[in-house]
Amino acid sequence: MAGQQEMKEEELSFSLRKESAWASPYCLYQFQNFLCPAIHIQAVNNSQKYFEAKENDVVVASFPKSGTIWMKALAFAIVNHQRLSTAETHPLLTSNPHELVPFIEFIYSADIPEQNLRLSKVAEPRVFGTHTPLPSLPKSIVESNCKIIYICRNPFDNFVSAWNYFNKIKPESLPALPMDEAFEMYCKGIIDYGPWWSHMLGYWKESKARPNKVLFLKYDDLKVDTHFYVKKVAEFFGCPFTQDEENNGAVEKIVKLCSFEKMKDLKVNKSGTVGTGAVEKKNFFRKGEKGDWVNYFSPSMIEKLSKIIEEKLSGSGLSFKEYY
Ligand code: PPS
Repeated sequence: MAGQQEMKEEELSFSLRKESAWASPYCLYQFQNFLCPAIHIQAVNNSQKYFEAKENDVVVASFPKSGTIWMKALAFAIVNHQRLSTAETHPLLTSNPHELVPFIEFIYSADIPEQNLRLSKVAEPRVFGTHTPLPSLPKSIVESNCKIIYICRNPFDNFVSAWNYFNKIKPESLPALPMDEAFEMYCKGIIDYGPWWSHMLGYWKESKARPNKVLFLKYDDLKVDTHFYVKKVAEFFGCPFTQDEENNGAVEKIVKLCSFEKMKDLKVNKSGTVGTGAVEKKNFFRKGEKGDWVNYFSPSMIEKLSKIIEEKLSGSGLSFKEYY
């Protein structure tokens, strides 16, 4: 697979390009053509060596702050729609989506044999998340028949969401990252798992080349007609809703269960932490809107980011023209 190579432990001794992360004590390293947070390099590398995809796995891939948690919730509810009711007992009511749908690269930061054993026991179909760019995914994900769903957010809202998030989760000892500095970094692609344009393009091109393998969705489209996309995703996963299920409101129940308002309000998402960085769960739910960027962008920022988008995505067919 392009860009992916076997790394020996000692080769992870960071002789590569290094950048500061956003309002964070860790650095980003140019690892296999993307900027990997130092705390994830070993785990990404381990996942490439040890993760074995199953044919019926589902992988939710995303650039950070693109609606990952929403798509994880939807994917989990959709693949399990024949098995789990959306009534009081649904796991999404008592677990955060990042707990139910773990990130592949984070799993392998812990003991490898133990993780392999744990993964082999997870109920099927298994659902995972990943922020890893397509060329650096474990080979078995790309080569097997498992499904990848990519959730993409327009770069304007993606930037605003990331800037708010990183300043919320930063250690108190670090100063806040001013928006103009964050914007300069974003425009250069300097951000966890960046550059964002190559991340998006990798999955975009694969979705065009292998439409049965990768489904590419935009956050904003999902927001406008969630019902339509829930059905589309179910068809893509090979578990479409029957007419009876639809008539009984099964699709609408999933839309509501995973809505921003519902998820933000759940006790399980209001307190406690999740993930390797022990991030407070409430920080994954801010506004959940499309177009919030208009409250942050100056005319010169709009001009600069629009130009970068056009230049980077030129000729690919992927466009965000409707946003500016
Ligand atoms: S992360 O850290 O990468 O997993 O973050 P991610 O989940 O990708 O992005 C967080 C943004 O998604 C919004 N969000 C939602 N939008 C719509 N519906 C639901 N259910 C939902 N849940 C979370 C969240 O508020 C972040 O966007 P902003 O614009 O900052 O509000």
